[in-house]
Amino acid sequence: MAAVEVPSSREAHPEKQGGPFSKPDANLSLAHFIVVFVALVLGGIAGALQAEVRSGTLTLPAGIDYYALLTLHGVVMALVVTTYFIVGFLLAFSGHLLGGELKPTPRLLGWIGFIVMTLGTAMAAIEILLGNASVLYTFYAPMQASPWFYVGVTLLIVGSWISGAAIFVQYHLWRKEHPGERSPLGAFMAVCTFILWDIATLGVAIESLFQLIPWSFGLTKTINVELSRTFFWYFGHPLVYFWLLPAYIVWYTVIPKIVGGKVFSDTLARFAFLLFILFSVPVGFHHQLMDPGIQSGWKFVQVVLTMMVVIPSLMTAYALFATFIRAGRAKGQTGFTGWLKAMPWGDVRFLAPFIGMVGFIFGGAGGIINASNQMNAMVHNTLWVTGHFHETLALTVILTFFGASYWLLPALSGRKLTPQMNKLGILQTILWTVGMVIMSGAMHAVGLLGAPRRTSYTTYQNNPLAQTWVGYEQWMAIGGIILFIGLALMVYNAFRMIYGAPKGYTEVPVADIEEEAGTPPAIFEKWWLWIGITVVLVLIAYFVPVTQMIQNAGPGSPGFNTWNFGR
Ligand code: HAS
Repeated sequence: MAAVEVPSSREAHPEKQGGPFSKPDANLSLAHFIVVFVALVLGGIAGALQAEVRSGTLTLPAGIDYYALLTLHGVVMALVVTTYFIVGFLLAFSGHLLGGELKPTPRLLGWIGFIVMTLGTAMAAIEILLGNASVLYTFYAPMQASPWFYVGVTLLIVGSWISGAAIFVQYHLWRKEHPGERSPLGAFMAVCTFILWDIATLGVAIESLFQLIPWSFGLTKTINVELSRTFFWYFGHPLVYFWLLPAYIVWYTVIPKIVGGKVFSDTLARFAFLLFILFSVPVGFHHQLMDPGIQSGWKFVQVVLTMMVVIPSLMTAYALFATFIRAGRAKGQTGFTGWLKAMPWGDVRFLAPFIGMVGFIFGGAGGIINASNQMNAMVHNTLWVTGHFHETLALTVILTFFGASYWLLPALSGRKLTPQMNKLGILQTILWTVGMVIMSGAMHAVGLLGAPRRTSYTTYQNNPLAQTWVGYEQWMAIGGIILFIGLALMVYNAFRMIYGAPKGYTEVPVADIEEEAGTPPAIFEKWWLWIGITVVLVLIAYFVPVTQMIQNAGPGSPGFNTWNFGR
């Protein structure tokens, strides 16, 4: 088996002081990561508490509401931790790949984005903690939160647009200085990620600005619920690819280097990312298959497009297998599984993302089940769906982000990952995996028995069916405790890597491309073409049904504060 590859020393890079990033770039990204790890503590405490409450093993003290905790957990984990990690990572990575560091304008935009995002996050968090916004992370109308919650979420998104603009400007300036050259793969992927994000967030921006904010301020009395859900899911599904693509960036560009291999095919990788831009947006109806008011023909169109968005993930699986097998062969391993012996299992930078990949085989299969109309009828609004997203987001994406932190944070802070910290990282990865497999497995199983999601503990007046759920819910609670320990260890490791680890040079592990891989066609970087095709697909999938929702709108709904009923 290959030994742990300890990142290269400062002596090997005498030209660099501290780390591979310039001090201003490192400070910008580290500001994002400090928010990530502080938010993880908050979201983790809320998550652990709700797992215990849901299983009936804990009753919250008076004044702490289960649904406020659930909202805090969802908003922090799904919207705050992810967005800050992605922005912090991709700003540093793009600067590094495109010229070595961020130019002044992108760096300034990065700071403005950070400030706007943080203002929005603070506003939303305060409203949730005050009990004024227990509307969960999907903030479905007609549940109505304080207007400042919606303003806060909107600012978080606007801030991320500004940070995305920083990456576009850096890329644009690099292209001007390198006419006719293909951009580095990782930078190309970062640009794709933010194009996807900008197109997707238009949906939630429209929902917030034209529906939720005026309605919650009392400027409009009612809201068109179906329309608001449609705008939300126009954004809500590509949101999951905004989380996934940075994990894929790590899988495609970093993991080959760590396993001693190369990127299998630059062209395939770029094409997969372009397919995500095309197909990840016009699919939101697969979250609304059980919603009334949308003709089944339109649902069918979007389910077909959903199956199309599976293709780039299958391409990714193929490319990763090829990378691993070729890296194994280069180290003398043969046969179908020989490569497994050549992988650096003792290196947390590999182990954590690799477990994320294996988890995604199951999580992805679950997604295909969800997207199948008849099976969706069985799993929709059950804990199965909660199991699905813990497997895809928390096991696949977040574990990959954790694995990337073990090289990224020391590289940013000008420190080194010591062998002891690597071992702690392995332990943390195992705890996270075991906790997530137990919790998410129990959620999948109890969901198939009909247990609903988004509810606190109840026996439904000792209904015999609800009794069959209790054992699974207790496993969920056990998984939740293990996860919390894994999370606490990750936060400890993160702050050690930022402030406590020995000083030294840590490289950014970016793989070379296989020599025989062809050059990607120039058309891949004609962005307006891909954006144009995406707009056409979006119009095909959404124009008629959205027009019908507006033309045939009912009287609309006033706002409801469901979580304060009876108080
Ligand atoms: Fe999903 C609901 C369909 C992917 C997250 N999803 C959700 C929700 C979230 C979420 C958060 O169609 C809940 C939203 C809510 O609150 O209501 N999902 C899909 C489909 C995919 C998919 C078709 N989801 C994701 C990803 C997520 C995510 C990724 C987060 C990161 N999802 C749905 C549907 C619903 C849904 C319905 C609505 C359910 C309902 O009724 O409410 C696809 O993108 C999945 C394709 C993936 C694959 C796997 C490829 C495997 C790879 C790994 C290779 C491994 C290697 C290692 C090389 C086909 C790339 C091998 C080594 C060995 C040793 C074996």
